[in-house]
Amino acid sequence: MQLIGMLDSPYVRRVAVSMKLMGIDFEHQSVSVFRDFDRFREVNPVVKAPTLVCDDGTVLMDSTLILDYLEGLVAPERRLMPAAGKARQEALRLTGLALAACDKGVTLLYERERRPSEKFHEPWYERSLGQALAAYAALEDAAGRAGPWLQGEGPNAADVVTAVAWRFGQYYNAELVPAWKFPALARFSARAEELPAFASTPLD
Ligand SMILES: N[C@@H](CCC(=O)N[C@@H](CS)C(=O)NCC(=O)O)C(=O)O
Repeated sequence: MQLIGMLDSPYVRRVAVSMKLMGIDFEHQSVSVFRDFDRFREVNPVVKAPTLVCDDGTVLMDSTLILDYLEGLVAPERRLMPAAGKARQEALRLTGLALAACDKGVTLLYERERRPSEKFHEPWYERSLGQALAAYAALEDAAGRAGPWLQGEGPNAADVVTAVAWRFGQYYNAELVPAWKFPALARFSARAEELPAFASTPLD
């Protein structure tokens, strides 16, 4: 399998770290949706990262859908997403918060770096920042109760996406999302980044 996309995308990094934790072999190709648009388009005409080229050549996109497919390939004990019940509900809640933090962080970044400065729209930027901060605040609350991981003794799907969301936010939007306001999340993230699956998948 081939995973296409840059690791500074939280969605690509989420999939890469998850695949390592699940023990799924893959080849990673660092292709940029911006700098390598034409090359990316040859694999996926929609040019979305992450893109997964499956062993049979099928092309999947969207981190959540890719992970849904991958979870079905491994034995139940290797899966990262709780199968059912309260644990699954909580994993989905946390995942939604972390993905919202990522989505809003990407919006902030694109507003700053992709939009011509004369078209910058301050109210939209502030709205997006408020939404990102609300998502991180809810994750801070969850991280404050972690023991040591968000849902127990081993890292799961919610841990991966939360840690990836925090690292991405600190890399691109640290001044807007100050670490001192989210101490539990910062501690949680540092612990996650020490895991081999994270450390061998650096954002930068
Ligand atoms: N919901 C998607 C978001 C993916 C996404 O927006 N990826 C960005 C890179 S961080 C991208 O492909 N940007 C290029 C574009 O949308 O044109 C996921 O979870 O994979």
